[in-house]
Amino acid sequence: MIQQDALVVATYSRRMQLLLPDGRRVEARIKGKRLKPVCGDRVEAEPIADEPDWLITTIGERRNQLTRPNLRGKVEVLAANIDRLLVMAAPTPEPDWSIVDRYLCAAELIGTGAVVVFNKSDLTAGGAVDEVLDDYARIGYPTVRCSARTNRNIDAVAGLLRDGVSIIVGQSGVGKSSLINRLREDDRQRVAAVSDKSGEGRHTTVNSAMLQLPGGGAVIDSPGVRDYAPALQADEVVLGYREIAASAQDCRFANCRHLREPGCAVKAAVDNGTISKRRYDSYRHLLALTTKLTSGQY
Ligand SMILES: Nc1nc2c(ncn2[C@@H]2O[C@H](COP(=O)(O)OP(=O)(O)OP(=O)(O)O)[C@@H](O)[C@H]2O)c(=O)[nH]1
Ligand SMILES: [Mg+2]
Ligand SMILES: [Zn+2]
Repeated sequence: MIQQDALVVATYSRRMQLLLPDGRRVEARIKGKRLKPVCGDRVEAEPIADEPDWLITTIGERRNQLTRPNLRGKVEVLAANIDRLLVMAAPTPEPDWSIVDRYLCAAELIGTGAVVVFNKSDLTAGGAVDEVLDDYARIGYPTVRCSARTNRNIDAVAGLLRDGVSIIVGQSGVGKSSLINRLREDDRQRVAAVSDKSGEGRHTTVNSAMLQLPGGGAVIDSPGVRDYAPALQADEVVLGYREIAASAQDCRFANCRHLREPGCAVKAAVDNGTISKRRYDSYRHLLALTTKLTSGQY
């Protein structure tokens, strides 16, 4: 039996599409119930006699993995071995910036790069968008406004994704699949209209798929979310907010949580405007949520 190192490029529940070293794409099943490969996994696979399917026998060690708690509260792995998160927001559905913050937090904790893309720039956005995007740019996240509809700044987005594997994440209906279509100039990812009255898109991208971009790099589409929280411990939250983590070096107490402690450099930075008040509130909120969720464990 010939074992091959293959890359998982699409998942449909327990079936996968693999990219073989010779460039062939094959369908595969998974050996046993324990293995749970995801998009971006390096796997060992072998052909099955007299069948078109291949069989995945081993998953290679993961460099990183992006997770989220699923509807049943279990941690679900969205993708593995990624180099960058592209976090997307748009004028519709109404941006929930705390979701953007939490994805950025996840990127910091798994050690990948992150960029913020504000799509649907052809539509008028509500008041605070400029300020919020400026805040992200100021703390070092590349930030682009684009439109998958008019093609505005699609080249700039392609430039940010040129190397490595990126995953596009964000609220349902912001235009993740539309952007990928634009980047690839085709219609392979099904796109559905924002249909319900709340303006939230329906969940149309059920499984994840990795697609090669013409200008270089690969991108993984992911199903949109209504909410997102990274799976983490309370003491990790601060590491997810890079400007807060940097400022925390100067707090009087090493275990400062930047809430009410004296000599807190973070609060001083918020007061003098160096750290965005919105980001600080987002940090406090995620800290409170995480503390509540994990307190049962101790
Ligand atoms: N006006 C405008 N509409 C856009 C733009 N990009 C996408 N849309 C529309 O927004 C809706 C949702 O787009 P999708 O690409 O399906 O959004 P998604 O983020 O992939 O959604 P999920 O797969 O549910 O997470 C569709 O009706 C698109 O036509 C844009 O740049 N401008
Ligand atoms: Mg989609
Ligand atoms: Zn502090």
